[in-house]
Amino acid sequence: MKISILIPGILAVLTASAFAEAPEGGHPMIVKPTPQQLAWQEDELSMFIHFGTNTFTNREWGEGTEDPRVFNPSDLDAGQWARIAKAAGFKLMILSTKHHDGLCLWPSRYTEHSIKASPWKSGKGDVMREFSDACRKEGLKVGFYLSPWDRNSPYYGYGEAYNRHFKNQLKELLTGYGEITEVWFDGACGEGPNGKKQEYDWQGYYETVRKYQPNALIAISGPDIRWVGNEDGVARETEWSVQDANPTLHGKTGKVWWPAECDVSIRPGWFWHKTEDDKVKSLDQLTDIYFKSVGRNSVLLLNVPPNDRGLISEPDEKRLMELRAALDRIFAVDLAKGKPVLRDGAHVEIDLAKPTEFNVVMLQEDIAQGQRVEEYRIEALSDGSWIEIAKGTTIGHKKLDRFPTVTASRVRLTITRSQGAPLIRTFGLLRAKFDKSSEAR
Ligand code: FUL
Repeated sequence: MKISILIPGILAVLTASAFAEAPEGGHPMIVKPTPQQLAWQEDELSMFIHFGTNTFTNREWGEGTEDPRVFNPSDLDAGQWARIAKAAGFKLMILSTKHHDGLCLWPSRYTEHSIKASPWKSGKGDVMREFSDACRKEGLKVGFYLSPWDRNSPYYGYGEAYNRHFKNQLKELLTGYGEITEVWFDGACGEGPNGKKQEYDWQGYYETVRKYQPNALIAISGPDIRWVGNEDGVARETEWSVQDANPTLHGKTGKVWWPAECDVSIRPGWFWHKTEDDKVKSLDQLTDIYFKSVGRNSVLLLNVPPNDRGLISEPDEKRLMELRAALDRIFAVDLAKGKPVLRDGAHVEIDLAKPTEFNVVMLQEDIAQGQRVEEYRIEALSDGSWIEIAKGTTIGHKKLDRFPTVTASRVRLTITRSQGAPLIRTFGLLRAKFDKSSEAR
């Protein structure tokens, strides 16, 4: 639950000076998300599915020389993946259709190194088809990971020959499986059989995506969604969706809307390994990751790798359900909901009427109008005096601040620095029961 209060025009005095100092044309509030970027950020939770050769060979990176016959899941059920993702509150799923070892999980016309050569469904199967159908059945959006680095392809290292091949494969995925919401490219690059490093035609890859799926977002080695910079699921305290353009990726300089995505695996590895069945991250770790990703203006892309039967394993499913239940509990009651809001110059104040306990503040900007807040402070009126309980920098789509439980009857937010008039969409107060270690981080 959240309260939605729009407070346009607060801090008029600060606004004027902040605006005057901003560089011409490079102002964060002028740079806005596309409707697709906005919808993506509002979805908050995406699930990564790493599945392929490595699931059966107990590796993280294959060599490209694996026999496709190793791919033989006994009970593959993409419906199970999608049902679990849906029940856990995820909105989008991204399947690794080809990892660095090159084995395609769809029957590509452009290589024999695919599930066509596997015993699974006598070579007649199509994991991408089952995956995309299952997502749609559950109302989930569909994305795919396609590794440019291909350790199997004979074209790799031969410049344009490989780029053509890669674009052909991309086209198959973009045209054969309905609407695609996110295309995930990582930048890993190696040498081909000729000992030469492959030069990727990024602009050509992007043109292919734009041509066949103009609404798809291109992530990581792409212009629409930015890698947060680590694989721990943790964004920075100051996380701007407005960034300097990367000329290679954006084909221009200046400022662009390029929001962060935090990718992390629920297990130590990206792929399933039997020995990691007892190393699934704890509820406390996952809750902490949620607060440090979604709660820091980012999307959380949580990897949940199916096992060699082709199913999400029990410990992972159990943990995801625990996470859902914990988040539902944390966000069930917004103590500020319906309470009178007072505005006084630089402050927005909530009158709780009586001493109330809380330990989380949830803030949201109306990012459709750009990202504006640069610095804020939250204070509570406790025993007759105002005490600072949290302070921060960026807010963006969502900022969650945790602190030791406070008892107060009034709470106020002060935006101390902002680029243009701040547009605060949500000012919520929560009383969350955390495991000891994730409180007040
Ligand atoms: C990286 C890959 O090398 C890992 O295996 C994994 O797929 C991760 C999400 O991206 O670049």
